[in-house]
Amino acid sequence: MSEIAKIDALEILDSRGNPTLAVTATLSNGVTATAKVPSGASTGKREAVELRDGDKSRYGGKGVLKAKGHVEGEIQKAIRGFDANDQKGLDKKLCELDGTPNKGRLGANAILGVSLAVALAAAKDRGFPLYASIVDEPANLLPTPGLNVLNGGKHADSNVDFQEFMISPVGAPSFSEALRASAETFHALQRVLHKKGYSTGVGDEGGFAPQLKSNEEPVELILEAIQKAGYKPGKDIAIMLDPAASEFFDEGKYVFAKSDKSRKSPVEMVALYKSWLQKYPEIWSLEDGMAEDDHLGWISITKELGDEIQLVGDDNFVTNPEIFHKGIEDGIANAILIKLNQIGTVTETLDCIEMARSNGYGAVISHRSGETDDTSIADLAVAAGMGQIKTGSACRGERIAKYNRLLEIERELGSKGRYAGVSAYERRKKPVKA
Ligand code: 2PG
Ligand code: MG
Repeated sequence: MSEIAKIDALEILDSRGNPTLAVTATLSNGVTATAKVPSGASTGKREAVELRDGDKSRYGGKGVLKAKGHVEGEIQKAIRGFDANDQKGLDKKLCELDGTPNKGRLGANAILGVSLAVALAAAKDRGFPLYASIVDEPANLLPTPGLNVLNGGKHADSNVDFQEFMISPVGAPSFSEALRASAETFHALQRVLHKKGYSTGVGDEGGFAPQLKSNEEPVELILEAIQKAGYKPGKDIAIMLDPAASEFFDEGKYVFAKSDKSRKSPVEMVALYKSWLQKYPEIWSLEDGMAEDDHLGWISITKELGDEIQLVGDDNFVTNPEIFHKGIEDGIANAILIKLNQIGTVTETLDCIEMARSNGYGAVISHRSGETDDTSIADLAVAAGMGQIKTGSACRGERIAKYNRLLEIERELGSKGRYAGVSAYERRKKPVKA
């Protein structure tokens, strides 16, 4: 049995230049591993609390020295000597030690850093990669990626209200071919934008972030790019959207403040999506199409479109097993976005994935818009076996690190590995009727 001997933390920077934590776990036999914690911008209200110092003289109040102090002080004291292979027991202990429902006392950033660092150290100690170590069943399914090639909303300083326009290489024969098709399409999109005189600077997740004429134009541009790259829209490469609608929901209306300044009721919003889906059958997945506070909107979109396309709940479910369970009972969405730092421990994250699986929901493993070079979510996506990941565009090191890790896993799995490809897509995609 390897015990936790030491836990320490370093205040590092994330991909937006904001402080975050790197937590290192050292086991009694000297094995060490480091986890780096991501950070979101379009956060759900009920996410576990990311503890920031609030000292305006450092990083505008965003420092994480208090969280570092909790890791090295109270948390280390409580878990020193704990069995590093008992992840469930460790995570339970961390939750109890914090004592709040939202991990607000010690900080979800502190707790996740410890939970994940120990998971990584235990895997290393056992001689397994993380994807094989955190689940009992052998993991061999390589996820279909959703690459966010056009960034808007809170992730870009542009006039597009919708946050993410993703390409999903569903028709590729393998993960590496899927990534190639995606990178080629990303580069084709660059040429399409350049030719039209649009900017090709990128946003937080590595997607282009031009000023455009409407929220719909990105879809047209991406379809053109897919074709220019030599692929068939909808067959080789499909489209996934994350409007992140909570960000533009104001007093019961969806307000397109960045583009045409229109205000739409929830009914009009559902009608808008429906019209897009009829016009663009290549769109097969819609995440946070409705705002987290628009419960009735969620019920109605699920009724209208839930049989036809994948409807992913992110801000409304916040990777929280309790909240997700309630959402399933209410019949909301048919898939969940999975983000480790929304809930703060490895065990609760795996619980959510299991809940999705046993209730016939899809699960998309996800990065945050503020990331580091940590690649654990690539392993988590394979371990989950749910066949989907989104971790940004085909550019920016912190995004590419995860895709490159998946290439390594693909090589490691060899003939045992299988690319999810069209499977999740086929499960949901039906033509949307008028
Ligand atoms: C999302 C995420 C990741 P953020 O909304 O799905 O793309 O963004 O990390 O800013 O919440
Ligand atoms: Mg989202």
